[in-house]
Amino acid sequence: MKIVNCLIASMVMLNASAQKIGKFGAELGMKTILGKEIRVPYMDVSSYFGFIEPGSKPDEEKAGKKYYYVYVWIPVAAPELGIRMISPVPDKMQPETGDFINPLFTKNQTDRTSYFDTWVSLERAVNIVSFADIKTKLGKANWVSLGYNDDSNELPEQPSGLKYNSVFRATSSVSDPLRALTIGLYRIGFTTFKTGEVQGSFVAQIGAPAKLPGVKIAATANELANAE
Ligand SMILES: [Ca+2]
Repeated sequence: MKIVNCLIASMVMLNASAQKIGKFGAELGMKTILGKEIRVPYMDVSSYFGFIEPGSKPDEEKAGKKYYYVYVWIPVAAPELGIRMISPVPDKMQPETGDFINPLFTKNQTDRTSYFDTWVSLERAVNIVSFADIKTKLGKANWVSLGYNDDSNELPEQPSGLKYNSVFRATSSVSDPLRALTIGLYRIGFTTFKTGEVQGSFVAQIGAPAKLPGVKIAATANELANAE
């Protein structure tokens, strides 16, 4: 009997972590009704599936934390951009046509248990204003932070049972050119809240309230510059 109870308990736990991540809702037009946030889903959502292998070299190391970046080309000005990151990729979530898939995700696709406590940031290279600029100005890219998030209640919990996944939304500013969400090169920075290893699968999404035809996402800016 005990074994059966154990089995049921672990199946319930598996089920909880296997849930889908739900619609990605916008900040613009958000209403609070009876304390509940009602958000209109983003019209455009691009997904990037990745995997960080243990011991892999980070893109940057600051204060004992390993930082990785995903580069995004946004081809039209957006009133708002949202990013979110979930680790590990839920069992029932599979990449679909049009999604961006890092080869390391494919290589490690049987590992849906390794995960990390996500932390995300969104930056824009203010001096890169055309796609051709990526190649020529990348070395002198002037990255400006639009903000970051560590933990969000609106995403499913991690296998630990804690809601440590991340969501961040930036709305375009008309008065501050540095915070305008113009056409350009963006990057999603991510790390783990704790210092030390970042490892496991993740899905990162970038959403906008309007269609953004021609969004491109890649692991490096060079790869992005050469993307079709
Ligand atoms: Ca977190």
